[in-house]
Amino acid sequence: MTSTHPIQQLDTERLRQHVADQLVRARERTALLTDAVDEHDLVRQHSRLMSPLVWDLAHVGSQEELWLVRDVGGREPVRQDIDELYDAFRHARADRPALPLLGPAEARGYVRQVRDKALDVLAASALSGHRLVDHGFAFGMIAQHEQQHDETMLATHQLRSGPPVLHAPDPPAASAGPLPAEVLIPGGVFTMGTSTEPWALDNERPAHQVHVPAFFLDTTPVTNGRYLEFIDAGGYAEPRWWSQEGWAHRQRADLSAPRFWRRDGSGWLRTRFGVVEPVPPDEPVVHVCYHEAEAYARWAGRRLPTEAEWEKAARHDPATGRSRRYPWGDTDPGPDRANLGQRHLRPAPVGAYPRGASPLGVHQLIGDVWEWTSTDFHGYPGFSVFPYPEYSQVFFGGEYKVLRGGSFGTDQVACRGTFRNWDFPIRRQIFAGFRTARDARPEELA
Ligand code: AVJ
Ligand code: FE
Repeated sequence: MTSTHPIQQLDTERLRQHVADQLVRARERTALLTDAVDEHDLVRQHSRLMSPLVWDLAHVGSQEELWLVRDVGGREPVRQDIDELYDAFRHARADRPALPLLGPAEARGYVRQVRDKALDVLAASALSGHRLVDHGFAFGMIAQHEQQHDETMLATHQLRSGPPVLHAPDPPAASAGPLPAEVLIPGGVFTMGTSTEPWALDNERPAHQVHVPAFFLDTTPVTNGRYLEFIDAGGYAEPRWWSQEGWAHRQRADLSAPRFWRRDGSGWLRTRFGVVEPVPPDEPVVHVCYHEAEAYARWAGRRLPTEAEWEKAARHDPATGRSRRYPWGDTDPGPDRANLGQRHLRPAPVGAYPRGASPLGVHQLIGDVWEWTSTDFHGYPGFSVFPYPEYSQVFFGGEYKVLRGGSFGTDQVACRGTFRNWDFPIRRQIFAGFRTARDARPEELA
């Protein structure tokens, strides 16, 4: 039952190096996303759903100052006067452009100053002795936080208009050969969540046993090609496929296709980071909201998986009965396992990552697109806030749906089999798609 995380095998000096590497990697991505545009672009509002990029930049520094410089390090504040400006709970995203924010040069100087101090704190920390720093947790939390904002900034880039400023090679082609449409996940108990993953956030804890009855899960996320069949079948015009809330939203928001798609004669085009291109049929659909995912599933005679079903498919190893960190085992993702980390600025075609498949043959659970589940975001049994309620606890309740698995925009430091994301069921600017499931019938279990 015990599993040793790679981090737990490092001595303190190596752990310190690993932590520093994660912070540096996050900062390189932040720099890439913020240096790609000019100053006007950094301060302007590209969408009311998003902050100006320059807010994300200084907010990343502000969180690092609060947790690493002041809390862990016990050092003097760098800029206590700006705490309030970068407190996400004080100002809604739509209102942030009007705040007296640090300008681009000031924000860059600020995050550099904070980082220098945080690295001093890291050099002086024993990385053990109390829970906040054990195994480098607080530093890992801050690296994850920055990478999460880097994914948010990537979504802002997708909403911005104008010629492309971000460039990346295409993901690998499909190589898995023909795949079955669905995979049977046998019924039984599995361990959900974790009590041992050193950098797991509070909402992933604690590990607990969950009984999941036998079900079938799509081998891959639903593709654009499949989703087009739903559109062509009049799926957006048929209230019977939608929940009441979903249909009301479809009407109000006048939904007729995934966000960033437009009809072009008999085909479809999409805009992706400033590039207009034909919609590729074999890629997972992305930029659909929960209601669209749910309507598609009902039209297909299926349903969305629950969060527990998703995690069991991603982590349960039928050979040992153990829950693992990833579908392929406990080793960190590499470029041959999953489309993560903004290496490619699009989902990969289905079948592109045979080495990332689970033992039962479910593909692309990690990376490509976040997957909507039918589960509301709640704390697990035995949940306790750590280290602050505004990360997870204030979002628990019926308003948010859980998403799993990470996208091409998610860094691996913020992606694992236990990682939980959440958003409002109407949101489409995130890199979200889905796969479908169905109950197993008794005669299918013989
Ligand atoms: C986990 C992606 C929902 O962006 O709202 C960033 C992550 N929390 N800063 C979000 C987060 C605080 C969070 N999500
Ligand atoms: Fe944040």
